[in-house]
Amino acid sequence: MRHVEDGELMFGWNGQFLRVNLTKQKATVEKYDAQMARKFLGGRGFAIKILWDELKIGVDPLSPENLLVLAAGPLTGFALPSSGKLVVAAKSPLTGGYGDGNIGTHAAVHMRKAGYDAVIIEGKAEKPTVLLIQDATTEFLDAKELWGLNTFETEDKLRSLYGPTAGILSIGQGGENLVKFANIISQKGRGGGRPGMGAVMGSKNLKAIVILGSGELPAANPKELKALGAEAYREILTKPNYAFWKRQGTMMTIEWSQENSVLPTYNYSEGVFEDADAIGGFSMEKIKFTQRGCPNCNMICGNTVKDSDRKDSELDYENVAMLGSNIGVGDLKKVATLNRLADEFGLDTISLGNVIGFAMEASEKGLIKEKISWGDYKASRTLIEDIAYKRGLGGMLAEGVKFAAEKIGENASRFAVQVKGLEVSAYDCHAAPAMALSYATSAIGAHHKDAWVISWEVKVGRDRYSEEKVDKVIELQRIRGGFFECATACRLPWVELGFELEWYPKFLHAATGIEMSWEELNTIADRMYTLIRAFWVREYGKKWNREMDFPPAKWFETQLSKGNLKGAKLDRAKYEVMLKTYYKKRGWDERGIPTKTTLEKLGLKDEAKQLKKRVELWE
Ligand code: PTT
Ligand code: SF4
Repeated sequence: MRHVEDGELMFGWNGQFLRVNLTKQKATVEKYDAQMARKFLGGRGFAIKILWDELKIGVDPLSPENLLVLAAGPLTGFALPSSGKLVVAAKSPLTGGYGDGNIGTHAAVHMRKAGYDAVIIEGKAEKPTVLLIQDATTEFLDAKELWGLNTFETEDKLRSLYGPTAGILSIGQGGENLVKFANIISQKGRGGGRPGMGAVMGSKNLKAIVILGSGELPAANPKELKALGAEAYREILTKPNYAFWKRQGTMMTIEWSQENSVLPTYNYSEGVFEDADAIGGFSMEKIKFTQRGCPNCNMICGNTVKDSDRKDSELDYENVAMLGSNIGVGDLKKVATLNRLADEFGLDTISLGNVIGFAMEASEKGLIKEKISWGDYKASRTLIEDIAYKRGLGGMLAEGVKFAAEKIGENASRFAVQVKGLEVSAYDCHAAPAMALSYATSAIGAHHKDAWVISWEVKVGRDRYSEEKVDKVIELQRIRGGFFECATACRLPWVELGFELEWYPKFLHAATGIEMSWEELNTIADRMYTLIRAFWVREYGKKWNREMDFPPAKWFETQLSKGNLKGAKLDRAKYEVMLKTYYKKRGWDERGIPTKTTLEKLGLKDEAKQLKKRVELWE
């Protein structure tokens, strides 16, 4: 229970942030008011509000002036299903816009129990540092001996000092060397912050963050919360898909994607892969030896196998599709090794598989001098190391696929599969216009987190470019990119097992004492989403244009040559119509810029003024 500025008692939220200045080696506790909690809920909502308010326009993402924000929501850390997740956010060095990721980690629970809903990290440490937060105490420890180690080695050393359940977030050589898609790793198999959050950590000389919290979380109705939590965990166990989920987790999606011609193959040239079975969920089951997961979860899904080096590797759909079919590697143990290397170096597997696939296509077309052919496991392995250490071709790819394509020139941008600079994740969209719209309008660039509309789209029909599809994209952006990212609860109980959304307002009531309807939660989501859009526009200035809301050229210009959707490609004119409808429904103008009326309606009056000033400058 915490007092807030206006004297109201706040439950569910701690009502305070920890601000850490690495330059000054100083930490201060800041109270925030109930309005902030009610307007932005937590997680991604807090992150964008903080970044909007505090970042100077045009700040270099790898400079001390950028902020790294760790933010949780009012459900995080309570004994509620899958409530052990954390948003990590910053201005992205890969895209130049808003960037974030969601990571399952003990650090989420510890941060909340230490009394903070967010940690805001600013400045740059003079030398490699570990930030240690133990309840009310913050220390800056020398990380000289950890610098240069991979994330597994780093975590082992820190665990030996702080125990098996300490919250630990670390970067590998990728983050240290400022690879633009370096991410943050926890628990040797959880990775978050695709658009370079690991590089932002590295730029601050921050090797790791250790959090130990031991306080009680302030629930409004502790008895109700305990009973609800117990009932909800029981409910999850009764779901028909539970047993199969425990066997395969997200790996079941390989078969599904293959069946529906959306499995990214040969740098998104095809939607089917000849060796899909060999890298699919059933093959994984044969070599899986244990399962790992995030805190507070009773449907853990981190399928762990021994890779081709006999090392542990935790497999998920995106990792396997991107480092398997997308680069033509059809041996699951080898894919597992590439995945393990990505985790060790702290490189986002999606962008990694994307840039390797791009290099293979560039090599095939004779646009680069290096020879790297489809399915070449050895060369891919070497290339991953070269990316982490920025050597040769790896150095160029470490800047992301958009940069690499521009550097190569010729027509390389036509097969660089990205949106706003973020590499597309693992769904091919030659025949999926709604999913293409989802990628194109996602909050961080091409990521499936905001609206995984593809599973619905394959049921309703692939070839339509209808208003209904636009509505569905927005509906999912509200629930997934909005609610789940602000509450920072895992969305998979709902997505995969059908755990009903009605549970969440009940959880919120027990935790915060406030009745929040889905209508209110959707408004919070719209507010947050629109502010993220305003942030992109503010950063890009006159370089902002609606082409940034278009899916990759490849899906318009080349056809699938295999599978039951052979011949399919996207239609540009029809996509244009969908995008226009999308803007209209969002209350954004024909350039995709939120209007003053929309911002004001969402309670963002000051933000509307600032954005207007910025837009007037280039009009
Ligand atoms: C997410 C993206 C995904 S989405 C995957 S696998 W997936 C990749 N995982 C990586 C990894 O692992 N190592 C690595 N070096 N890079 C990786 N990059 C990729 O990152 C993950 C699960 C999964 S598994 C998914 S779908 C769901 N994502 C959620 C989300 O985004 N929000 C939310 N509220 N709940 C979610 N639940 C599920 O969490 P990013 P995790 Mg992730 C090893 O990071 O940047 O958000 O991109 O966090 O703890 O590993 O759990 O088939
Ligand atoms: Fe983590 Fe999987 Fe559980 Fe979600 S379902 S909280 S990703 S272990």
